Amino acid sequence: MAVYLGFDLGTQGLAAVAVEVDGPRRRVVFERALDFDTAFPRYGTDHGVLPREDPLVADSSPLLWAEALERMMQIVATESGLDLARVRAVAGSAQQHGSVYLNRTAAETLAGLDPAQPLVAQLAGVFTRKVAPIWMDSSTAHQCAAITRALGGVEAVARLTGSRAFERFTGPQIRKFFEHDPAGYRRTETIHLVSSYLASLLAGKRAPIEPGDGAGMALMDIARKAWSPAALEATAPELAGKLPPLADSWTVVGELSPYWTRRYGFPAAAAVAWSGDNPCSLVGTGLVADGPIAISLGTSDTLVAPMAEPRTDPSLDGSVFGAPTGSYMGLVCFKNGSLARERVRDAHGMNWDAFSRALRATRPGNGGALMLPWFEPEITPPVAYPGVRRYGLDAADGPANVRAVVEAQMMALANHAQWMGVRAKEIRATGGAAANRDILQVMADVHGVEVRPLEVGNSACLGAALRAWHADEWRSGRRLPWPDVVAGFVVPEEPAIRPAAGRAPLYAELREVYAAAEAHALGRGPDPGPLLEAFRRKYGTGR
Ligand code: ADP
Ligand code: XUL
Repeated sequence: MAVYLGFDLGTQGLAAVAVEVDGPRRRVVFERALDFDTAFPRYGTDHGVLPREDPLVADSSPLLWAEALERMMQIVATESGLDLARVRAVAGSAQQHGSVYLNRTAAETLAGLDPAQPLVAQLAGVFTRKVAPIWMDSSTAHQCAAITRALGGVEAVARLTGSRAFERFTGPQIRKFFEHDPAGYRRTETIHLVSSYLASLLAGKRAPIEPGDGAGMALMDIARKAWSPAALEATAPELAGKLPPLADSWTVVGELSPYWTRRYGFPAAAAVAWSGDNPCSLVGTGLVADGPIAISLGTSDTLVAPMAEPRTDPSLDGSVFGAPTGSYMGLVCFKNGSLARERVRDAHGMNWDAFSRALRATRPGNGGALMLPWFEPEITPPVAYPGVRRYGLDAADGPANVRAVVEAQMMALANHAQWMGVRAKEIRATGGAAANRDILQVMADVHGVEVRPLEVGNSACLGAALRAWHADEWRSGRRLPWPDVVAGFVVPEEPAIRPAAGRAPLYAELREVYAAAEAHALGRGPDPGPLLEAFRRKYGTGR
């Protein structure tokens, strides 16, 4: 009987899942989550983000992440009831794109951690930058432009790396660090992703970056899954020497370091490469073959689908990443996800129950009342400065605003994923807000397909635990097929959420109106007023 441990370091917290494999018997034996703001208040984070003056900047703390990892390891060791001796491998999932900057002393410190001392007390001196820019940062427009120019234009960057250079991607963030603090950049020996940083803490040595997460840096040649010399050159000097190597997703980095075995009694289990939360979610939602797609409603809202070849988005809104299966995945990502829903909820003094009641009390199509929910700068489509727009929507009308924000998000997900060309028969729903079946009903109605939440709601974390198992089998020479890895673990909840009859034509039309409103707001199209009028004449304006 073997136990595999998976972590998920998200924007707002750290989760852990342990799975047990005993021949054909598979079960989830442990699940726990820690919230950064409440469990580690001394860092002063708000939804996992450090205090900030510039709304375009978003940083978190690598020390906070280390402290959370240690707390969770302690919980697993002392409160989970697991027989630690049976833990065979550990892997992880992390918010993508964020970067951690280590100096020359880091390697020695990681290798020689003193089991008598807390982790953070020993890490204080290893950073050349106290903060880690995270995926919510959109302050690197200049750097993106410079990198894009140097690589021969937006299409060239997308062809080479799988995406245009997005503000949140690691390459532009590295270039910004180099420009603003060249001495700090020179002192930096290793630049990690959040994923490879945390894997390094567990293994006690520099962990590689795997191609799922590496694709979100604007530095990796997506077809070769190797660092692109041209992209490195366009980003910052001597970058090749500062990046960990790229390695397959199932790479065993080493064993859990003596710090963890001596301090907490873990065995010398395999420390497997960590990946990004979206790639891990692909495994944890069971998307290891064509068919369903997944939508994650976490801090970000994302839509992912497996892809056999790296086919880039002609509109350049979406991305192609590596998949932990060794293949590829398409992704669209929205910054105005859960926090936008929370903004509407809070503005009208609601809790999630009241939010759900508002969805049930309002009609599909919202009587033609529409919102562009850009509470924060948006990634998809690119919106540099926040600004919520309302069309025929009274800002004081709570229920109508609740429906407007959720419909907008679901229509944006559907519209901006069209480039992937997948006709999904089913959507697997995951992330914190997938607990809300009324939100999922709108998802089913807008997309016109069944939506299935999963028994293990944190699919990124489950995906990490399953990757640990897969890697452990692989190193023993057994090539476990991915459908076997997920079978019995990725279990859709019953009943599925079915699209209500007769809503397809309404949402087909409203999606066009929404696209026109977006185009208008971005200065690319005429006022959507006449289209909205036509919609209201056809479907009515009442609740
Ligand atoms: P991340 O992994 O990005 O840190 P999660 O996937 O854990 O985030 O999602 C956290 C979000 O889930 C919260 O910000 C909250 O808005 C949302 N959430 C939790 N419960 C509900 C609910 N019942 N209805 C809607 N949203 C919810
Ligand atoms: C994906 C993205 C986010 C983060 C945070 O490109 O930026 O989904 O991974 O979860």
